[in-house]
Amino acid sequence: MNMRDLLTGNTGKLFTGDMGGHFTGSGLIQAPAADTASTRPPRLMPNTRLSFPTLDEVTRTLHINVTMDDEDGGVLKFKMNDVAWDEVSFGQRPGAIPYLIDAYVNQRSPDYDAAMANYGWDPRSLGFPVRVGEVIDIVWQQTNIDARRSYEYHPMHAHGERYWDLGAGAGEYDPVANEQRFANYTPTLRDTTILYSYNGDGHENTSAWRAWRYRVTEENIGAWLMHCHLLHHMIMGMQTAWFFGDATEVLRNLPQPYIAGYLEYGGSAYGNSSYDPFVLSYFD
Ligand SMILES: [Cu+2]
Repeated sequence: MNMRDLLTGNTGKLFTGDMGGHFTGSGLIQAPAADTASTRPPRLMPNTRLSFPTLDEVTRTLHINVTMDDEDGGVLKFKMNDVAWDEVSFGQRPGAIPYLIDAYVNQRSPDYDAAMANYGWDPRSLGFPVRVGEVIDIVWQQTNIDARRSYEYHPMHAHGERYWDLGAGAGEYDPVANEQRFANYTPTLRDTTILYSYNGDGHENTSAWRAWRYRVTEENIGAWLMHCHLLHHMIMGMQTAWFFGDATEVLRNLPQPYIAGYLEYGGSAYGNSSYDPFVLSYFD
């Protein structure tokens, strides 16, 4: 096994064969029965975002193709709809600035119209914007037909908000057929589910999908990463940066002066050798 194989997880049966060959189910877990809700502590926020939207409420379906490619210089990168996102290459772009700092300092967030014309992401910021009010299905998909052999298993992880896991399968995602599984069944909220590969078991030449559903409201706006949780895939670019809502809505949720100290290093949120960090205590 060479270094490239180690970095890409190309370890043969150990990774792709085992997962594909033995996995036959949908990977779905059912939400707990409604009567367990009464034992939970009261919520601090309204939970309109946490009622499962059915397919007829979905306003946008975004397919994200996972591929592998050589960047200039022969560096192997994972790409999601043709964009590789990692901290180093993101930070080296001219004018690059973290998403929330950009929102507070420049009142700017990923451009929605530009993203709609570019496979879901904004070319300036590399961010995937979603508007408040959208119900979005995100379909991660990969194929083993790709000569670059991106076909592996990926534990896909989301920050900020859990999603309804719509399941996984070989071939193409069929929203209507898949939705029939939810007639008497509510998917549970997850933050990590696996995009499988399906080598073997009669799936020698196929594609694979994993689908998630989000309802974006005032309650989950922000900048969130969604990425493969294998570290070697992350540093190869298998990450996506999302912006739920826009800069105006982010500032309205967390206005000044509460965030002032976060906008520069050495500010009051961090403290320094001459003063303690500024702390707001809610539970004293
Ligand atoms: Cu991965």
